[in-house]
Amino acid sequence: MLSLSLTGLKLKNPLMLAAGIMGTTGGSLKRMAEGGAGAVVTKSIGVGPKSGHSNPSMVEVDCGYLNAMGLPNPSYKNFQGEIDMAKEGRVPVIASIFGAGADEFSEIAGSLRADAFELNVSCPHACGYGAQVGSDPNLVEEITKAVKSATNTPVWVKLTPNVTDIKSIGLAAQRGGADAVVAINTVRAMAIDIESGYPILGNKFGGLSGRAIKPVAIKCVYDLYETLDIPVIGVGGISDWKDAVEFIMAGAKAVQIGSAVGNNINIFNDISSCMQAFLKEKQWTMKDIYGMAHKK
Ligand code: RRO
Repeated sequence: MLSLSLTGLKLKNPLMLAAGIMGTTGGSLKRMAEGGAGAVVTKSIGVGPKSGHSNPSMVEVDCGYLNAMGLPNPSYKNFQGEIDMAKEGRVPVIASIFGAGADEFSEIAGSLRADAFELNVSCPHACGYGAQVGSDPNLVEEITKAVKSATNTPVWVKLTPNVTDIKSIGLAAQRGGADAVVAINTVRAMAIDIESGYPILGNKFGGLSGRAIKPVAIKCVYDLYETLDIPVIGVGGISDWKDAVEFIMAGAKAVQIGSAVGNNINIFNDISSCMQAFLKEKQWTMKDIYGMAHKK
């Protein structure tokens, strides 16, 4: 009932583990697959090992989490074994990758084996990476084109909401040959400790995830669905099945769940059974609700 084909991949349901949570080891990715995820996305992986920003690198705020992890990762050269182990979960494994430019992105995509690549051009607090490249449509197009020629694997481009016009960046990814876009990465944000007067995060500012950003993400997905011909994958603040349905109605072909996994490790199974019950009660199919909010 919930199965779909997405950029050539077969998914048993449209609910994926988002990049950045439970995605650093093959064991945790496999655990998420066994908990009902239709696909899993790794933590973003770069060319060289990186220890990330100094602590505190993550803090809970009123309506979500603030993080500035700083792309900690072991390098793609030490990561194939984790992807291979994650594959034991028997769902597609998507490698999130980042680089400073087209050469680094294509080096990784040409070497790592995964079911798809998600290009991180959207981390809000990484100097020379992420949103610093992903805010420039020309760079996004160039990077996407380079990765497409380095691999036959589907290429998804994860977009930042921290731009004036996300549609122009989505169009750049599409021109570069992207098979899908993923919207959105975290929203640039900050918290200050009033006892000391200092910013809480080691990096001073970071990215907000969780419930607070859902309406921002819904609007981005809605706009991208109207603008692009390629599928949009929705992510940002999904906490329950109603949120997932809302994203699909906004125009997401599939969704990713990140922060909410921290509160409920079985969230994928929970959401898929509630979604099925909802569709049955309404006598709707997934096709009926896909982009429903756009129908006059
Ligand atoms: O590692 C991080 O600090 C991080 C990444 Br790569 C990202 O894409 N988004 C985010 O909020 N944090």
